[in-house]
Amino acid sequence: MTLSSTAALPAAIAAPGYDRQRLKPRIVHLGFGAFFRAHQAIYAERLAKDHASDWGYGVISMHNGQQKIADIQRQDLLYTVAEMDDSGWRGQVVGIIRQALHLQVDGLEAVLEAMAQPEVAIVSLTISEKGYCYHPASGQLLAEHPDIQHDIAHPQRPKSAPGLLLAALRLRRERGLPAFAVMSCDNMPANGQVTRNLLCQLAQRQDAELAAWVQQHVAFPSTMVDRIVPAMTAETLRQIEGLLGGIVDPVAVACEPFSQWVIEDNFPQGRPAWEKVGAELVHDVLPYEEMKLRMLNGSHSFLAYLGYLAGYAHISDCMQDAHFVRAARHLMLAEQAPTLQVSGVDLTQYAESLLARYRNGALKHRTGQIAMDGTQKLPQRLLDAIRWHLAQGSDFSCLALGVAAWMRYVGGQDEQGQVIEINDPLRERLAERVGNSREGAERVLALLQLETVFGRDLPDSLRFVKAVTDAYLALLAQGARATVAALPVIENTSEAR
Ligand code: CS2
Repeated sequence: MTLSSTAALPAAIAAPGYDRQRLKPRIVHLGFGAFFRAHQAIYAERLAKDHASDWGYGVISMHNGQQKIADIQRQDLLYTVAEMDDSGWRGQVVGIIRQALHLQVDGLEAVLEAMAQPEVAIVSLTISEKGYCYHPASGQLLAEHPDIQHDIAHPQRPKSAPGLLLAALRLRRERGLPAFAVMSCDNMPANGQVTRNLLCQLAQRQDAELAAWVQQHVAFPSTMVDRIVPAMTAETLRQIEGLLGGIVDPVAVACEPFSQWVIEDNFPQGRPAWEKVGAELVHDVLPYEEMKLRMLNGSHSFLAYLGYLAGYAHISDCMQDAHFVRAARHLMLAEQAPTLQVSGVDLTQYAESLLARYRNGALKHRTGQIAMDGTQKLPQRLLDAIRWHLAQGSDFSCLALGVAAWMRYVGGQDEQGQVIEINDPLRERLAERVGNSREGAERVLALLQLETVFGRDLPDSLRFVKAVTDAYLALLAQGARATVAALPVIENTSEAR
């Protein structure tokens, strides 16, 4: 049985229950991944259900995900979201998608046409950090990226996401249509600002007039997005099949109950009334983004690298080790919280709520998944806070251990001598640096020379180099579990702040 109709759904599964024909694809979303399906789509679904909203989605995948687009097309653009925690599962079928396209299958014309429809007011993105083709340390366009090189030479046949956005904006301009707002929903600080800079830099190299038009007419609201949505496994798919009474849904996603969305209110062509369904519309998102990126994503990466090395397959497994829990709490409260500017949030409570979310044993969030793409994640998750501590002269031992654990991880061998499959857009450069350096302090120095990750300032800081080297040597000598256990952490969190 497939999901093409909601008639056969068990009563416990919530179905759209509203007139889907009423929806217009007023938002086009690039990147039809699990995170979008469990996060932004759910806000639109609630609006359609409870507030008669007509904001539907057109979704586009550019590179991967052909199968997912084919699957959802086959099931009348419906899919399932299952919220899971230790108390059980709650499932719903989502009807908010009105169109689904794949660049490689449906072709560029169809994709551009979808983005150039007059009713499209917003194009949102979950393309992951690497999809922006930028230097993570500086936020500048990665001009040497092959797709960017291609898009500079062939603006009409884009391969990169920034190139596709520009081609669609060019078409709207030619047709005399207003620009859509471009809304990044990826985990980068000032994600709107970063996206604006990248588009303007690329447009400058293609067509200066278009660059000026983008500067003047395109809004780039920033957002902070939060929901833990692990990659699907065969086991979770089977569990959802059980929940659906035997209906197989290959597009289904499983996620935690928690969800948060903070959005900069900057949409010249209008926007859904997201505030009616729990999103926070604010003037300045950056303090929230930094809070989430450093406390949640920073501790996630810390747990992912150290946990993987220690033999913990999932984040919830790390939470079974009291030393890992203490270290994560210390990282959040003693080393990340002091660097933040957010006001009106109790950070001690925030840290405890994150640890509680990490304990969710129903979510099988793999440390190996979070460990992916470290070169794109380290700057905003660990290194920005380290710069703050270097300027203050304060301690950052946990942050330094996180960086050292990433180095140990990209070394490509775990503590049992097993090969680690490195998944990172800079994989070859990492392998070259690892291969050409001797294990130990020399390896640390070789990896610190990656300017696109560490900039020029960090490798020049003796304090930073020493802290990371000491942590790396401790990992080599004692292993991850003992190194985490030996961290001088503050037990009482109220002392930490
Ligand atoms: C995780 C994030 O994979 C990762 O890097 O840290 O996907 C994290 O689960 C989300 O940002 C939570 O909102």
